[in-house]
Amino acid sequence: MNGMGDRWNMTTDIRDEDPEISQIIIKEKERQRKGLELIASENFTSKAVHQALGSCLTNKYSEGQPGQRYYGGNEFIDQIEVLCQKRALEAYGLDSEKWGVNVQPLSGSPANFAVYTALVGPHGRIMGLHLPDGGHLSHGFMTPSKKISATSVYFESFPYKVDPMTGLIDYDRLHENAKMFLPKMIVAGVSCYSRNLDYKRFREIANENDAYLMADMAHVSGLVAAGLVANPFEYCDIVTTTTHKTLRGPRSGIIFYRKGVRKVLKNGTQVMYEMERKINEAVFPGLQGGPHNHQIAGVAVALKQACTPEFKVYQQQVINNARTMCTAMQKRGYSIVTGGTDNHLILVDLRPNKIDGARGEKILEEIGIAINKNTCPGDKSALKPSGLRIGTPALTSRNLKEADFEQVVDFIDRGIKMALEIQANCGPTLKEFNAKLHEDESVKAKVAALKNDVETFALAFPLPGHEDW
Ligand code: DSN
Repeated sequence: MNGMGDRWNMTTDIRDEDPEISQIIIKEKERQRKGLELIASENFTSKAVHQALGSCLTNKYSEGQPGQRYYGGNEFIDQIEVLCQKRALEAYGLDSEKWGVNVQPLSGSPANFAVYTALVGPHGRIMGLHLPDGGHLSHGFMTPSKKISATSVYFESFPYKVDPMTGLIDYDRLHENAKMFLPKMIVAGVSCYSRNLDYKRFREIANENDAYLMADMAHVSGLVAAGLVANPFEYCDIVTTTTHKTLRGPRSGIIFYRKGVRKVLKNGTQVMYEMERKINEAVFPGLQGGPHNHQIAGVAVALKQACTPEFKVYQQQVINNARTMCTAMQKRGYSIVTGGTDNHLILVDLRPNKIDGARGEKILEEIGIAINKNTCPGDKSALKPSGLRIGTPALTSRNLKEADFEQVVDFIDRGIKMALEIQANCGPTLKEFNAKLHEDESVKAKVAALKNDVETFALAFPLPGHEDW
């Protein structure tokens, strides 16, 4: 050990330097290894991405753009960011004459906020899918008593919704409402929606109102790169994404924006997009400081992986597994919102089962299955959601195939049946449900037995990533 290491503990292994934190990390790794990860927005990133994240790049400040930084010493950081930009365009088959990209957003919500800041402006109007109908907070959300999302605080948001009967986006109503609201931007993006978006229809509605069309493809960006779902780049002016969901990179964000001619007026005048400077300046210095260079390197690695044939095979398996889960759940009598899936997730409506999403999520968590409760179309309260959102990207990265997902559905079904049994034998509140779950010895024994089955099954599938962490 060198002198500096002795004095400031700069070279000590984390296990010796900070046993408290390292033990918790080890426990989390064990939870991931022994559990079944079905959160639709999560994934297991690769060892190479982990290595970029744990690299010296985290030490460097680099405000500005490649070649125009506010700090010296960015020769290699510039190379990394430029390579990441190039790979981002390549991964989606984009011509650099027609599309530009900013890879500095720290994640998806900051990316979206930067776009609004650049193009919509204070109190400008935005329409996004209603959060309880499958939208995302960053597309705007408010209740009668509160503007919940900063998108609704600093901009004027008005939602579009799904048809409560079909669970499908009600484009006709969006069309009608947009004519009255006159949005400056329409956001085509979802957090819980299992069907392809009709970007062409969104485009027509945006054009009628001279609005920008932005896609937030965060959930499906890996599937888009693989060419397996509808492609937002065909119709949108701006496309944002996170990089850690189906794309399987580190946590980060990207903004793609069109360049060149936006439209030609009747008198022949060309109106240019002119978004590049506005978006770059909104990200920095508008909203962020130094980019997270270790993340940008990790994104570059993930984008390289996204251009391989193996990645396409993985994404096809993600979809096949989601379809298998959907059919297996339906065979067991569960109701699936929209009746199926085109992508990596399904939304199970538990209302016919006479149990809610909170109890479903809780029992599944107890047996080692991570899933999230979610509102279903027509839910009266966002606080008591009726559904469960289930996604396949993470377990597909552990190499689970269709037959394995049939087994996963069996575990989920056994968990839900157990929850129904508990619910029938306790008081009506969630508190009473949880008390029964944690205090009744016979319930505890049944939960432990099912958890053991889940863990034994899960341990057969190695976790990708770094050996230690
Ligand atoms: N929290 C993510 C999701 O679960 O969809 C979106 O940011």
